[in-house]
Amino acid sequence: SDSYDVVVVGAGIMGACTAYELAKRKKSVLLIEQFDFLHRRGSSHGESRTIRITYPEEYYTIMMAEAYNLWEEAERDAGYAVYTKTGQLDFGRRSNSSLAATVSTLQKLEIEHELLTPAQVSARFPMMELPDDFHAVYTQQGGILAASKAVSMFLALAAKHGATLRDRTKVLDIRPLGDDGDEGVLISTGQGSVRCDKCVITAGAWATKMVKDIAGLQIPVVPLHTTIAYWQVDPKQPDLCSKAQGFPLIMSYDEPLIYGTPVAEYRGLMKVSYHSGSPCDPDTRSVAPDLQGLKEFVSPWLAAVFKGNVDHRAPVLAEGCLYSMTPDEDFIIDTLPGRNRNIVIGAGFSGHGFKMAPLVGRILADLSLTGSVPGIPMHYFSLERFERNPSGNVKD
Ligand code: PYC
Repeated sequence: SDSYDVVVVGAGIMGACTAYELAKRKKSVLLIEQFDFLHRRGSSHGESRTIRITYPEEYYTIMMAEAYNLWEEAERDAGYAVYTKTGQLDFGRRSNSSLAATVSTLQKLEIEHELLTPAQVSARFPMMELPDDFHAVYTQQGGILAASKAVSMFLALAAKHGATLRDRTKVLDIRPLGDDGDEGVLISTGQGSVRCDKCVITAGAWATKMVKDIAGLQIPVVPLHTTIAYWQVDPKQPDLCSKAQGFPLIMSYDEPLIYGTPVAEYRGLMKVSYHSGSPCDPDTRSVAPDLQGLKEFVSPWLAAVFKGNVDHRAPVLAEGCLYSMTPDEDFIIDTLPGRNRNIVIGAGFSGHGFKMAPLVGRILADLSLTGSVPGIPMHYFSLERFERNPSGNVKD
C-alpha cells in the first residue's frame, strides 16, 4: 500500500488547514475526503463565517490574535483574500454574564474597544434599536470569512506545497499497526489502503462514529442540524445593512446566541441565524432548513432589534448546516490513548471553530509530529477533561 508521513481524514476547513501546515513542513501528506471536495453536507460550506476576537474566554481571544496572523499569511501565500473586515458589535442585557466576561477580556488584554449605550448604537447604526437594559461593545477586528472559498484556498495551498488530495474516498477502517501500536497506522478505504506514521482525524460530525469504531471511545460530540438564513432588508434601502454602509458583524448574547452579518453575496439581504440546532445523524439527516427554529428564535429577535428595517416574517433564503457540539463548547484536540496514540483528533468545534482553523491546523500538525503544542492551553481541549467531569468544563 501507499505510505505517507501523515494521513488527514476529512477535508473540511480543519483538514484542509492541517494538510497545508504539514505540507509546508515538507511532510508527505495525504488528505482524504469521503464526499466531493467542497461538498455542502458538513460544517465548512457556504458564503460566510464569522470572525471576531471577542470571547468571554481569555484563551480564545489570545488564540484569535494568532489565528488572524495565520489567515493573513495564507492569503499572502494564495495571492487573494478570504477575510472581509467589517468591524463587530457585541450586545446583550447588562445582566448577561458572558458579555460582561467578554468586556473584561478585552480590557484585561488591552484590546481596543468602545462601550456603547443603546442610544449610541442607534446613532451609529440607525437600522438598529436595542432595549434600554442592553449595552454593547464595538471592536474593529471582526468580519466575515468567505467559507467555501477559504476551504478551496487551503486545499489549493496544500496541493501547492506537495500534499496529495483524494476525494470520493470513504474511510472504512483505521487501525494502529504493531503489538503496541507503534508501527504506524493502516487506513482502509473504499479505494484501497494506505499506511502512515500518524493519522489526523478532522471528520467533523462524523468523528464521533469514527473514534468509537477505532478506539471504542465515546467522544461527547453531538451533531446538531442548524440553519443559515438570509432576510430581506427594506427594499427602499437595500444597502442599509451592507458593509458599504458600515454595518458590522453583530452578535446578540442570549439563549440562543443570535448573529448577523452584512452580505456581500446578495444585495438587499442580511444574514441572521442562531447558534443552536437539533441533534441529528450526519449520515441520514435531511439538509433542509429548519424554518421552525428560525421562526421561534430569529423572527421575534429581528422584529425587536431591526423594527421595520428587515422583513422578519420568513427568510428569503435558508440552508441547512451542521454543528458538532461538545458539552462545554470547547474543542477536542488530542491524541487518542494507548495503542491508538499515533492517531490525533480535532473535533467538536461547536459552531465557533471556523475562524480558528489555520491555528487548529498548526496545533494538529504540532501534535501529530511532536506530541506537544507550545503556547496553547491544551487542557481546555483534552479528551481527559470528560473523564474528570462529563460536562468537560475546566473553566471554573
Ligand atoms: O461563535 O462566532 C461564533 C458563531 C457564529 C455563528 C455561530 N457562532
